[in-house]
Amino acid sequence: MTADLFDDLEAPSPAQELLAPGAVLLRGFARDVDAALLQALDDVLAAAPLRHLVTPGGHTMSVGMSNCGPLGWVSDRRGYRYDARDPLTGQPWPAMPGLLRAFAVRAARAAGYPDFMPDACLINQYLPGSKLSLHQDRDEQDFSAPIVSVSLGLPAVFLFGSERRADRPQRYRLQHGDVVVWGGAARLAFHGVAPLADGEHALLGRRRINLTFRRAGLDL
Ligand code: MD3
Ligand code: FE
Repeated sequence: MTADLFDDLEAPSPAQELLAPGAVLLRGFARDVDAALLQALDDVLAAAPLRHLVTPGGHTMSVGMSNCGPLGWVSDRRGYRYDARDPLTGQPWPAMPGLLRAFAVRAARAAGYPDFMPDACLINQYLPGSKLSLHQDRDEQDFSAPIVSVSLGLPAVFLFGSERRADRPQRYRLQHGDVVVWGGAARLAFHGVAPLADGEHALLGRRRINLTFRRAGLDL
């Protein structure tokens, strides 16, 4: 008798857009908390500054990166991996601010993932010209968990392909406050970000910040 009620509660709201099976766009979901998210981020970046990681192939990434939470994504000549410590300081990554964690959990729930428990938040900073080549996110232990991504600042053209690198990716413009939850069939899709176009954002100036909340390990 309550089935219909629950069906309504679980039904996609008009604010949800299915980009592809498993990829849910929550347009503007972060807009009303943007300043709070950025303030929490300031504390994290004071303890673990953005840096340009080197790929196993020896290229320096154009995106500046840092992390918070129990695990952080790192790259060096030895490979890509998650590590509990910041290689720059030898210290554990800064804790994931409760506000960030709660926001990611709320976004995952809105997209149909009620059990999301992030243990890593990767912080990417793009300046004009920064890009991220087509890749898969496969350094996590549990592909059944989605990845929640939050776009802040300048808009970016996001490339979204399939599980086959050769497939021509679709392009989406992600704007300030957009949140995408990548799970299910989309979880292992190739994706990337086209070189950031110059511009000026009221809150962030000439840059774009992307946060990705992940379940990287099996147990905390
Ligand atoms: C689709 N970051 O950090 S977020 C990354 O805008 C990354 O900084 C991009 O790709 C950025 O690894 C894109 C969107 C995203 C994140 C993870 C995905 C899309 C994804 C995993 C699977 C499929
Ligand atoms: Fe990625």
